[in-house]
Amino acid sequence: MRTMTTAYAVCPLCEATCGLAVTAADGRIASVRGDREDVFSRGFICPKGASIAALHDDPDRLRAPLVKRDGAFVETSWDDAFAEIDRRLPAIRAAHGNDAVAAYIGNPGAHSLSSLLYGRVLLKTLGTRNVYSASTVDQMPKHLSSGYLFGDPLSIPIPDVDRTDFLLMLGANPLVSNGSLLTAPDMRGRLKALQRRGGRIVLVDPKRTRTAELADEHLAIRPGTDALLLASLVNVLFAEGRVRLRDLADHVAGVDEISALVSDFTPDAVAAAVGLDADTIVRLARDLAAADRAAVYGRIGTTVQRFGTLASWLVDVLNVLTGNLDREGGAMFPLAVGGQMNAAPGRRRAFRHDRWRSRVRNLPEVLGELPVATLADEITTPGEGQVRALITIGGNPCLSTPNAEQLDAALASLDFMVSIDPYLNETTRHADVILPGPPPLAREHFDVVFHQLSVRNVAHWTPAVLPTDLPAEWETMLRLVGILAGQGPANDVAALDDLVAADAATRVGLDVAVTGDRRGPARLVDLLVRSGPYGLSLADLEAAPHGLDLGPLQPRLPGVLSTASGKIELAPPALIADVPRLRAELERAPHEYVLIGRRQLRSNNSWMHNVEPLVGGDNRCTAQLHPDDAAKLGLADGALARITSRTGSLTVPVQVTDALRPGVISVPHGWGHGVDGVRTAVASAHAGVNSNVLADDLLLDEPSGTAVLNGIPVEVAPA
Ligand SMILES: Nc1nc2c(c(=O)[nH]1)N[C@H]1C(S)=C(S)[C@@H](COP(=O)(O)OP(=O)(O)OC[C@H]3O[C@@H](n4cnc5c(=O)[nH]c(N)nc54)[C@H](O)[C@@H]3O)O[C@H]1N2
Ligand SMILES: Nc1nc2c(c(=O)[nH]1)N[C@H]1C(S)=C(S)[C@@H](COP(=O)(O)OP(=O)(O)OC[C@H]3O[C@@H](n4cnc5c(=O)[nH]c(N)nc54)[C@H](O)[C@@H]3O)O[C@H]1N2
Ligand code: SF4
Ligand SMILES: [Mo]
Repeated sequence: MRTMTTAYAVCPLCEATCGLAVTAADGRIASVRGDREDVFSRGFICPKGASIAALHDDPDRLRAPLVKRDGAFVETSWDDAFAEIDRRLPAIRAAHGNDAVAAYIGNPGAHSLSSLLYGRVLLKTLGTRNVYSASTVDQMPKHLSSGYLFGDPLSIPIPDVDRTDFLLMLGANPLVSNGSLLTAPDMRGRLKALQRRGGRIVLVDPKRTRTAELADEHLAIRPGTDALLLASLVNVLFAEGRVRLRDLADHVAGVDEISALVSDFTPDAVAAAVGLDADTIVRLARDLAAADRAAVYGRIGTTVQRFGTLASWLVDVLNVLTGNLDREGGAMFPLAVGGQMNAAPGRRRAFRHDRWRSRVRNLPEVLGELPVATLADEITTPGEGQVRALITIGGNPCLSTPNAEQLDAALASLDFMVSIDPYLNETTRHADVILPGPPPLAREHFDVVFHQLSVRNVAHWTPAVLPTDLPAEWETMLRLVGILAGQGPANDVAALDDLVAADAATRVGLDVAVTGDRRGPARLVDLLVRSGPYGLSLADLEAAPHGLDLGPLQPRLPGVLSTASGKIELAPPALIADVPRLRAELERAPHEYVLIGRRQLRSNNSWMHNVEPLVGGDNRCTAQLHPDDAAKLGLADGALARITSRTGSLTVPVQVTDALRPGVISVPHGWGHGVDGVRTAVASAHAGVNSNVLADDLLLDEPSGTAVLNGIPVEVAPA
C-alpha cells in the first residue's frame, strides 16, 4: 500500500516565492501543483516550479561528494572529502595569508537558508577580502543607491503594484523573470488587475518583450541610457513646477541640489542619446507627475549597464519628487516577519562603501565584496595577496560573469578549489572537491531575503518535505568552518551550531533557550521571528502551511531611515560624483551594434538546462536582431552570425525579430554547456554558447563595480 501525503512548500527557484502542493509517496514525488490556498500565490506556478520533481530526480544531480584524483573526479565519502580539504586548504592560508583564499557566492545563495544564515559564518572565518558574489553581475547598484539614500542597502523601495495607478518600469521583464527586487507571484495577473482598475503601465526596454506587449506603452530606449532618460524626467518635474513632495517634505534633504544637477539634462539634450523623442519624455514626466498613485521601478536592464548606480538612484529620486515614496500605491518598504535589516528603530549611522579596494585594479568594495569582474585578475596576477584557492557556493561564474574565457583559464590555474554545488558543471569542473547539498524539497526553507522585498507582507516557513541522505549545506559549511579553525575534518558541527545560535540570540537580545530543542536554521529563524515586529514565533508559521498574510505594505517613514541625518539623502556625494561621467555620455558617439541579454521562462540563469521538461520551445540560445540589421548584415533567420567584442567571439544562430530596437542584438546568458569535463547530459546536448565570453571585464558601472552586461559594444558578421 502506497500512502500518499500532500505537503506544502515554497518554491525556492526564483524570487516569486510561489506556494507548491507536493504530493509524495514512499519518499518520491508523485505530483507538484500550485497551492491554491497559498495566501500569496493563490495557485500560481510557472513551468520551473512545475518541473521541480524532474530537478529532484535528475540523475546528473550529485548524490555524493566528488574529489579530483589524477585529473578525474571520483565519488568519495564525506569523511574523505573533508580530509582532502583539511590537507590542502589550511596549508595555503598558513603559507600565503587569508586573502589567498577567495569565495564566490552565486544566486541560489539568496534562496538558501544554509547560505544566508551560515555562509556568513564561513566568510567571517575565512577572513578574506576576496569575497565575490553574483551581486556585482546583478543588483549591487541598487544596494549602493539605497544605502546612501535611505541608510541601509536593503531598504529597497518596492512598487506597490497591487494599489498603484501608474507603473513606470525600466529594464524589467517580470512576465518572464517572474519579478526581481519585487517579490510578487503572478505578475501577469497583478498587472492586468492594475489595468482593470484603470491604471497604466509604461515599459522602457530596447526590446518589445512579453511585458512590453502587455504594457499600455512601450518605449524602446537605446541600451545603457536609462540614467539620461530618468535625469531628463527629473529635469521636467523641476522645469514645469511639478515637484510634489506631499508627506515627504520633512524627511528629505538635497532637493535643491538635484534641481541644479539635472538642469542641463533637458529632454532635448538627451533625446538623441536615449533614442526617444523629447516630446515623449515630456509627456511621460507629466503623466507620472499627474498620477494620483505612481511607482517607478527598474531592474536588470537598469543595473547591469554603464550607469547602473545612477539609474538605480534616479528611479528613487523620481519616487521621492513625485511624493510617491512610502505611500500607498507608490514605492514602499516591506516589513518582514523576521530578519528585516532596516527594522531596528533609531539606528543611525553613515552607510559607506569603498572601505577598501581590490589589489590589482583598485576597484571599490561594496557590502564587503569586490567586483567579480576582477576575480580573474586577482587569481592570475602574482604578488602578495594573490588568490590561490577558491570556494564557490552555488555559483557558476564561468558562465555568468564577464570575460568568461579569462575566468575559466584563471580557475584552471588555482592551487585548490572547493565547490558546494549539486552539479559538476562549467565552473565546478575546476574544483578539487565538490560537496553537493540536498535538493530544494529536501530542506527547510524560509525567505530571509525575499520577505524583505515583497509586494505584500507575508510569512512562510517550509519544512523539509522529502527525505535525503545528503548533509544539509549548513552542516557542510560549519564543517568547513571547523577545518579553518584548526579543528580538523571530524569537527563537532553541533557544537559550532550552538555557538552560532548563541551569537544570533545575543544579537537580537533573546535567550537562546526560548527556541527549545530546535537546531540548525530552524533555531535561527525562530530567533529572527521572535525578535521581529509581529510578535510571532516559528511555531506560528509552522501552524500556517499556506503562509501567513501580514497585510499590505504600510508607510514606514521616518523609522525606516538609518542615514546619519535621519532624512532621505537625495543627493549623496558618493552617488552624484558619477554625474559628470553621465554628462560626458551625451557627447559619446554610440556604437553601431550593442549586445543585451534576455531571460527565458523555462530557464534559470545557467543551471536548469539539465532539466528535461524545460528543454526546447523558445528556450533556445539564439542571437535576436531586427530585420533591418539582418538585411544590412546579410543574415537570414537561422543563419549563423559571428559576434565579436574586445574580449571574445561567438558563433550563434540568428533569430530575426522586429521586437528588438535596430542596432541591438540579444543573446541570453547561462548557455555554453559544450565544454569538456561536465556531467550534465541534457544541457550538453543543447549546449548553446556562453554570451559572457563577449562581456568585457573592463566595462563597469564605476561606483559599484557592477559589470556591464547590457549594452556591450560588438561587431556582427555572417559566420
Ligand atoms: N525564467 C527565468 N526567471 C528568472 C531568471 C531566469 O534566468 N529565468 N533569473 C532570475 C534572476 S537571477 C534575476 S536577477 C531576475 C531578473 O529579472 P528581470 O530584470 O525582470 O529580467 P530580464 O528578463 O533579464 O529583464 C531585463 C530586461 O531589460 C532589458 N534591457 C536590456 N538592456 C537595457 C537597458 O539598457 N535599458 C533598459 N531599460 N532595459 C534594458 C532587456 O531587454 C530585458 O527585457 O530574473 C530572475 N528570474
Ligand atoms: N550576460 C549576462 N550575464 C548575467 C546576467 C545577465 O542578465 N546577462 N545575469 C546575472 C545575474 S542577475 C545573476 S543572479 C548571475 C547568476 O550567476 P551565478 O549565481 O554564478 O549562476 P547561476 O547560473 O545562478 O548558478 C547557480 C549555481 O548554483 C548551483 N546550485 C543550484 N542550486 C543550488 C543549491 O541549492 N545549493 C548550491 N550550493 N548550489 C546550487 C548550480 O548548480 C550552479 O552551479 O548571472 C549574471 N550573469
Ligand atoms: S515563478 Fe518562481 S517561485 Fe513561482 S513556481 Fe516559478 S520558479 Fe517557482
Ligand atoms: Mo540575478
